[in-house]
Amino acid sequence: MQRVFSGIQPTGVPHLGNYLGAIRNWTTLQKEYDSFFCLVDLHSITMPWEPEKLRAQTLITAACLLACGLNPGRLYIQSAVSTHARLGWIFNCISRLGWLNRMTQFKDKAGKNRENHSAGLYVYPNLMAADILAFHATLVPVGDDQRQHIELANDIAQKFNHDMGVEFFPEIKGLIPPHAARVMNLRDGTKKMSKSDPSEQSRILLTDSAENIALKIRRAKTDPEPLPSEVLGLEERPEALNLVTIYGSLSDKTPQAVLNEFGGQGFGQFKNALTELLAEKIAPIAHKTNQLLEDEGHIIALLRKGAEAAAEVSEPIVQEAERLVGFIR
Ligand code: AQP
Repeated sequence: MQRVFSGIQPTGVPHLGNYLGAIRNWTTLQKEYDSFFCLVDLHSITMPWEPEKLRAQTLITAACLLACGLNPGRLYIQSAVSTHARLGWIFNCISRLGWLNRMTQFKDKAGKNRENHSAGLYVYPNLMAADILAFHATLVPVGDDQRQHIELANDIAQKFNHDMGVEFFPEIKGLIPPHAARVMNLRDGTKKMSKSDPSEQSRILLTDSAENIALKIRRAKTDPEPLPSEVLGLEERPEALNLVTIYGSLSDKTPQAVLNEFGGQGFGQFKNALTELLAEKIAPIAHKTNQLLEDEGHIIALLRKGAEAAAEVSEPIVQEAERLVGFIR
């Protein structure tokens, strides 16, 4: 049976982009495949962080994922399972600097001041490859921003196999949704919706109440034109395209089907319909998340159970990789 693996950084409260690009697919895939999902806290310290905030965000992220319906026995914290860091180090020694230099996410996150960023941010994709390959996972449901990292993970797996003269690590396939793989910022349709954007108005949180959702959608940037009846040409109106895509993704419709319904109408009506739909889909998740957060001990116990299951599967795989590189086990 193929195995599914994916992760989310506890760098803030998960948002609609994380949900439509990744989490929603996880809840479907776990019904069909042996699946593990991870709160990748090792990744989240690659950018500046505050320990108290990290702790709180890890618990909120876990609560959101459980509220979305993820299997509690298969959700765990990355730093609690040592196989990630051990294989990550081996991959630091397999991966090439030239490969890492091409990673656009590093360039985006480091910006102009690259010399001043952590070495961890630079080798982040090597650890991500280890996260997946420590489970011999072959299916990785992620948003569009992770496409390049999946390709790199395959390069690392191939080089490991070649250098050790084995066929040990399998090929990985990224499962990227056909629509809403890149949900955009509500205040600027040219930037992706992100946990770390300074403006909370730029994203719908999975903990937002129906009132908050309504406010954010009302304030979402649009343009003065009514919605067109054809999707062609909507690319030049990124904010409009984003809202149409979100509506379509939440109602399982293509952007064109949404325009068949709303084309010719102004944003006022469309925003009302979108608010209603978001409140119907997101507000129950927020409610459940808050309920779960009332008992942090229970969340931690569930995460420990998940970590035990993750260690059981990944430990023999990583021990074999360690033997293959010549470590005595
Ligand atoms: N805007 C997005 N649209 C669709 N999918 C998205 N994902 C993230 N943003 C969007 C997908 O969500 C999963 C978890 O992402 P992550 O938290 O590990 O890292 P990220 O991609 O760096 O997410 P953020 O929100 O932008 O966090 P920060 O601000 O901390 O960097 C991944 O599958 C990702 O593709």
